[in-house]
Amino acid sequence: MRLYLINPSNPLVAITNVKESRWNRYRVWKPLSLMVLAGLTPAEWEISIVDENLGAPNYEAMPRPDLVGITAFTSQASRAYEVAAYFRSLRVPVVMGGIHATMRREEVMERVDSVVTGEAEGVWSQVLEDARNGKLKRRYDGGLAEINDVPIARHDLLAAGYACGAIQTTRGCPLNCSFCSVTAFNGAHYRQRSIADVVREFQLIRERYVLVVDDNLIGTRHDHIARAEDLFRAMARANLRKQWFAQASINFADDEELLALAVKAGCVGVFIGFETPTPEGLSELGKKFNLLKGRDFRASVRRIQRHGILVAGSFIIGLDIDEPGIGERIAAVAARYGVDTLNALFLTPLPGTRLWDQMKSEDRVALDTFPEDWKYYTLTFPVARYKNLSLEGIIEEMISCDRDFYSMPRILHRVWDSLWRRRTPMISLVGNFSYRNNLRLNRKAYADFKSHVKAGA
Ligand code: B12
Ligand code: SF4
Repeated sequence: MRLYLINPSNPLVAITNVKESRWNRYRVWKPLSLMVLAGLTPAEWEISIVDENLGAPNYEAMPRPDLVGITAFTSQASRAYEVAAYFRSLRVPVVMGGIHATMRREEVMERVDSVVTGEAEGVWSQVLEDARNGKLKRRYDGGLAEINDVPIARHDLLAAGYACGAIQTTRGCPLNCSFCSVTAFNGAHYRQRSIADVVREFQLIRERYVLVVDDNLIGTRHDHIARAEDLFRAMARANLRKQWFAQASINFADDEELLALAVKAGCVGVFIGFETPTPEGLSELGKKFNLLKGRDFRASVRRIQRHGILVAGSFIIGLDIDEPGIGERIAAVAARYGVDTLNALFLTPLPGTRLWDQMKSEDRVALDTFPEDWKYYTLTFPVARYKNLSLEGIIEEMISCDRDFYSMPRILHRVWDSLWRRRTPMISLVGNFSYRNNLRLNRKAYADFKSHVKAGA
């Protein structure tokens, strides 16, 4: 039995435009969901993982599979349906799962043979069995998996073409920010995989650099942090020789021992969501956690960096309180906090979030010709109607934010700072130049986007 597991591309995502910007080679990440699905698949299935981000293959030249499984974030849905239509035209059954299938089940059911909602661990073997017997059901629901059922991902199946490996050590997030789908999809209960499994899986990853995909590697409570410390100790003992990046909340900065252990375990960088410069903005986004303890963000960032860890900061433009000038303000605040890279994104109503419900009820979802428009839901296009910023205006804010933060003098200052303070300057260099290079690609993308919006108006 032959199984294709496919990660559809989104041609609008600059990161995947490796040809246009060679720096992006370092930012194409492995589709871990498909590697986990492969880990759940019995040996009688011959599995191929196809990641279209590395270039779409000529499906016609490939042997006919017995089953196709497609994953998709919302931004990949339009392409996912094209791929599904092609295989269905060959009468190959197509199953789709992942975040978009879960949040837009009815839409997806119209376009594939079977939909798997939620996490797949509890239902995938049944799906395969039913497919083998020609008895696929229209819908399966995996809900939230038992964390011990998460298998070791098949790292052997995606051998070449990536700079980084990927691993997941926890699922779920209790914070439930208004714009984010994680709590709705993975639940508020923070689930941690067994430390032995995580260490064993790390040892199977070939790449020296690894992305830990957890939404928050350390968690928010004392017992979460104690477990993270135990994990780091075990990783250090195993002498993995990996350098890894992870996402974490700002409380990562509050514990010197945690930071020291993270470094011993191989941590070289963290992505932190600062989201917005003001407490009012954090309240609007439901991320009051960042405000606890009257936090001094600059001091927190410095404390993390003192351990040699890079800090990548993420901010959002387009909040109801955002006024003209917000782009420059974010660039200035991010520079003041001292982050090594800045990822500024447009506030985007993703299906399944509280923000989606709110914007839908206020008729503020501007790009709503679905499924075609899903390709713009990359957070790099302003798809909503923003309170104080016009379409032109918000794009200008984004451009000025990136232009300010990624000006050559500022880049050189940051790279010099990371060299001086021994924070892996090469990664800082690649990160900064990759963003800078994409500014040109982004301008072109915004121009095309504006034409698309005008044509539809
Ligand atoms: C790693 C990651 C990335 C990587 C992608 C790597 C990759 N190619 O997969 C990078 C950094 C490139 C990325 C980019 C983006 N991401 Co992202 N990302 C994540 C993150 C943190 C982890 C994903 C992961 O690997 N999880 C581990 C695997 C094991 O879990 P899983 O994917 O959920 O898979 C399970 C189930 O969903 C299911 N399943 C999944 N696929 C399938 C398929 C079948 C057939 C079946 C049966 C089951 C099934 O089974 C799996 C096992 O239980 C998630 C958050 C999260 N917790 O999921 C956000 C997340 C998926 N990203 C998100 C977003 C918005 C984006 C971007 C659009 C914007 C951005 N800049 O962040 C871009 C889009 C890029 C694009 N190509 O269009 C949103 C998506 C929301 C939505 N409705 O689409 C999420 C949920 C975060 C959030 N804040 O809401 N991302
Ligand atoms: S943005 Fe981060 S902290 Fe907020 S709910 Fe999503 S994963 Fe949790």
